[in-house]
Amino acid sequence: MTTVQEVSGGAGRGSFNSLPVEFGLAKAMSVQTIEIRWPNGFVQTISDVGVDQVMTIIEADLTGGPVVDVLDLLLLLDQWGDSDALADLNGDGVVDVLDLLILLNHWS
Ligand SMILES: [Ca+2]
Ligand SMILES: [Ca+2]
Repeated sequence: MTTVQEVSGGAGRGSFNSLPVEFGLAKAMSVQTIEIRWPNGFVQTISDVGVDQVMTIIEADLTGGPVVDVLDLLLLLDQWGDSDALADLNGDGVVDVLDLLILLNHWS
């Protein structure tokens, strides 16, 4: 079963602290994969998720946590210049200063 929900942040300049999205999973006991496509182009994948829980998912959180901190920064720096890497937060094919700026913008 695949379920898709689009979350719109609206047209304003404000930021959101939380944006709850609820999925009904019928009798499923687990979720194989959650894929989040962020507006910047970053595709975040979370695997093997339990049901009946509230998760906090933060853009640019590369390591889980859910916080964006020095561990995420170290991962990004480790992948610096790489193509097709997890830390390619804007999806342009390379990990560079643009991705670093996105990460710093979401610093916890
Ligand atoms: Ca993290
Ligand atoms: Ca990039």
